[in-house]
Amino acid sequence: MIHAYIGLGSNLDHPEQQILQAMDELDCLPETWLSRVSSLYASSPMGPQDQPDYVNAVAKLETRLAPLALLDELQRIEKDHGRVRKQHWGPRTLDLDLLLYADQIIREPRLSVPHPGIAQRAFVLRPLEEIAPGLVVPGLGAIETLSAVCNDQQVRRIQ
Ligand code: ROI
Repeated sequence: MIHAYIGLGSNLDHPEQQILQAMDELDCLPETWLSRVSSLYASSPMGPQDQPDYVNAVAKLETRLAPLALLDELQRIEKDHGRVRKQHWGPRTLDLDLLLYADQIIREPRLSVPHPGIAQRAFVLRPLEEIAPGLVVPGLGAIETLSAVCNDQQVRRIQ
């Protein structure tokens, strides 16, 4: 079994429900078990400000799916949630990011792991730190150090 961390985000159409439902769907993926979930966190949008605040969370999976097979499943779930890719960095019903896959560094056209931008995003680091204290992000360092660097970003635990 490989452990993988998934970042969940939503700012449209009942974001909290989108996230909670997506967690159930992750648990139903083939050869995959949901082993931990973070609290839900609210934050103002990074990027264009003319969109609603986001709800974010992180889930830990145990899986036998290969990275690209897992990515296919994540994109299918996003699509099932009515995700339409219009504006770059625009609002979305559901965003599922493959943040970490074991301790692997992957740089492929379709997939970069650790997720690019992970080190700049408190809305990813805070929930990740909650469920994986002591984690070392491959190539980037300890989660606590990365999270402390972003502590000017407001992220509010909501549930
Ligand atoms: N901003 C926040 N706060 N949370 C997100 O999940 C998020 N996702 C995005 C962009 C548009 C970069 N901004 C975000 O994709």
